[in-house]
Amino acid sequence: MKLYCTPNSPFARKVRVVAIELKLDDRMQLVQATLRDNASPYMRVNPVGRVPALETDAGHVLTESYLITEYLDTLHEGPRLIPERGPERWDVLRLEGLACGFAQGVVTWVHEWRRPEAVRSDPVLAMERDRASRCIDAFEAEAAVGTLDTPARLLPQITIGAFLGFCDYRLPRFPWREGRPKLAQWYGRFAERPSMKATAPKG
Ligand SMILES: N[C@@H](CCC(=O)N[C@@H](CS)C(=O)NCC(=O)O)C(=O)O
Repeated sequence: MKLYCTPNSPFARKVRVVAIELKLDDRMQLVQATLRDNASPYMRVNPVGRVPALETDAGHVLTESYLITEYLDTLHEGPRLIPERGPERWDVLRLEGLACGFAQGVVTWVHEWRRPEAVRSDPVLAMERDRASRCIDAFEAEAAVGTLDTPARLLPQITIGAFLGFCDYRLPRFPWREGRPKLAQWYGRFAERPSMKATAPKG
């Protein structure tokens, strides 16, 4: 399999953490993609032009980090990250949906922040900050009742962990730990997992 990614993409990091946790990383070659260039050969691999994308051994190209995760979850014999049915499935997907919405929001926030000051929108920045804060409050409530400590919810934990790491990396002045002691403690432990350490953003 080939995983097209960029070095510090948090969506690609999520997939890389999943692959390590499922012991599939040895079967996955990382290929660096050039984004935002219409002439990039990657645009023929994934016309959407975003990473990650996974080329399977059968030659199919899967896009969207959640769908790639779903595919990887079919390739191993251990407990499923996404249960096939029953209340467990909807419990995982409930939290994963929230985590994915948080993820998309903080990436939008960073994109807006990086635009030239003359065109940057303060209302958009404020809206994304509020969105992220509401989600992080919800994660604090989950951490307080132990939801983030159960192995059955590893997938949303990975998504939350990858994107809290992204906040630290790209939004270092966003004090998300303030007033959220349980989440801060949980993240401190989660970030020590070998899969998280091996994929931490650099530079
Ligand atoms: N919904 C997508 C989002 C992927 C995404 O936004 N990736 C960013 C990098 S973190 C990207 O490729 N941005 C380039 C662009 O938007 O042109 C997923 O879950 O995979």
